[in-house]
Amino acid sequence: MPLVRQEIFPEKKLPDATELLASGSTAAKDYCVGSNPFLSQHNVDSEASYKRKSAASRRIMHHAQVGFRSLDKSCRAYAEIYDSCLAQDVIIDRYGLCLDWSMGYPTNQRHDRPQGTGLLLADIDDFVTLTQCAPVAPHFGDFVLGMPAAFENTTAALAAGSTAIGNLGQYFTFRLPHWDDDIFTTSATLKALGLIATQEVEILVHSNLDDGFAALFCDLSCCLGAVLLEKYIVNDLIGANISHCYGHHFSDPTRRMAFHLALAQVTASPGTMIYGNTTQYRGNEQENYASLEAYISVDIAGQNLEPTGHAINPVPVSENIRIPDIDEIIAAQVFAARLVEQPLAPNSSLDMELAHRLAGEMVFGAIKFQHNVLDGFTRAGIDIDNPFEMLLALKRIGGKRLEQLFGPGLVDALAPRGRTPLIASTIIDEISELARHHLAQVSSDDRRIIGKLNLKVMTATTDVHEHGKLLLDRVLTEVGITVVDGGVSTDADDLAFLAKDAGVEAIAVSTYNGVALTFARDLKAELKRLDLDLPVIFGGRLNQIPQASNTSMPVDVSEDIISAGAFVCEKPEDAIALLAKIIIGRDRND
Ligand code: B12
Repeated sequence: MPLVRQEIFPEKKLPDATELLASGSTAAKDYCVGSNPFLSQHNVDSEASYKRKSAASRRIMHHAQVGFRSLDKSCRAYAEIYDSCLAQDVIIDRYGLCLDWSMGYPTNQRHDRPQGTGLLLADIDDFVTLTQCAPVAPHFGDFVLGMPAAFENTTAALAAGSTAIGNLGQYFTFRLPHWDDDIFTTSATLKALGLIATQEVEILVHSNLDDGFAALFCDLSCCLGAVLLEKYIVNDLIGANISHCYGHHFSDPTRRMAFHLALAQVTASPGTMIYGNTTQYRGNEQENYASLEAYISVDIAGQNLEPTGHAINPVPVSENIRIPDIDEIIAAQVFAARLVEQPLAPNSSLDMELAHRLAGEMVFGAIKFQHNVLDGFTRAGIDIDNPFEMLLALKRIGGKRLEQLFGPGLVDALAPRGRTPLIASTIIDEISELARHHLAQVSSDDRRIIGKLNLKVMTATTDVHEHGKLLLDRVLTEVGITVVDGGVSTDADDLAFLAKDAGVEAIAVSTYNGVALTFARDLKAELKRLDLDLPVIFGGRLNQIPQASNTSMPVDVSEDIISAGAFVCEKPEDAIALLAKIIIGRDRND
């Protein structure tokens, strides 16, 4: 169906974009970039100028992701990682400071909101205290822009001397629990962008594409097209300066390199960082070192060939288990630095000739995607000169539909988004491969039993992580279960209501953000309130930081989830075996 304005914006009137930008701009007299050891020791006014100098001298920069629950531990990490790496001749250039998702709510509403595994900062002083701990550029990349607290968090980040602030990618896809006011979020983001655009020094507006639509696009041209659209909104309409990050989902070396080359062609400002190919971290620590080497050697080669100012990001090998600890962060950085010093053997799966060709095709496809989107919006009556309308329309339409409607590939009813991708992204193939593997593990007995039961199961996620659910949906469907969609980033009360409404026989929840136990308890309580006695199965990362923890590290909560009356399964095949057992047992008792 073509787009219709009324469907995207049912509101009679939207807030005035010019007024929002102007109010941010006016605030610039009160909020500007503060000092910190990074800016003063390197004698630069912004990280962007530091990046340009480093890229010109062909020095590869290092990014480390930091953000423990407590300020004390994060301050210790800020100093210790820098000092310990320096002692081993490794310079850490920037820290990605990972705020907790509860920091995304306005300050006066943070109390009692569900907390994840990230950093909690009470006020501007806390932001400033953190960035004084070492001469490393502070990048407030998560839960600032794109959140209801965008404006207040931006003022604090600026005061702490941060000149790279994000994360516009999160605006498009992240939903905070129980927060549905996207008009408020868009207004706060525009006001923050107005403040940023008026700063006297250059601020990079960071956007992690993988936090945005790139995690779900099937065509890499659309990922690059998202770069063009964001650049159009931030640079052309608002007058600020966008800087992109990519990497989590770029597993194929040649396509990873092709994206780097294509991005370099369509952007001028320095990139923030290239994210680790974290979706390949599936094994133990030793196995994950192989994944680290595989992607970081492509990123090093890419920076040697085409220095874009992106820092490399050696992700610690405990990444797939929980947030990594300080010593694990240091180990990964030293490993990568030694690789930078090696004369790199050519990576056998990296085809440079093909990478250059794909980069050209990707740029072509991205321009077509951007053109299609702008043209389609105009036809629908969306004002493409208005940054408020552009942002909100993209967010409300969502990545999957944008790709369906405007992707540059040829229409093909059998392809995942109804189009043949110009350059296929790897994540959808990876999920299909995982599904094949897990299906092969389902016992023939379970298959036979489930096949006869005609079961209806609702699947949902508690947060943005959707791949576990996509995998589960695929495997459950293949064994004959009817899967009903309970949504992504769903609230417990909504999920219980949806389950009742759909008349399902069980609920399967995929959860990753360190909120597993709270969600399990809330969901069981909501089901009880609706007088519904359904089996609920949890899988994903079943951990949480205990209330009284002084380590800031999450612990496994599987046993507590079971005590709360839910089930825990590690793999889809375990859930199938469990469902067969529960339903057969129930039918016998009936
Ligand atoms: C991909 C990814 C993302 C993508 C998600 C894209 C998307 N749309 O899905 C992006 C980049 C957006 C992202 C964002 C974030 N992420 Co993330 N992400 C990951 C990553 C790399 C992979 C997770 C994944 O999807 N795996 C694919 C699935 C198929 O494989 P699997 O996880 O092994 O699942 C198996 C089982 O668990 C099972 N399973 C899964 N669900 C279920 C459900 C049931 C019922 C059953 C039976 C089985 C089952 O199926 C699989 C096969 O057995 C992990 C690290 C890692 N390597 O695991 C971090 C990770 C999960 N993320 C993490 C965090 C902290 C975040 C952020 C908060 C970061 C930030 N500051 O922005 C945000 C989330 C914000 C939000 N609002 O929710 C943490 C969680 C920490 C913790 N709990 O201790 C992790 C562990 C990384 C880390 N070490 O810090 N992330």
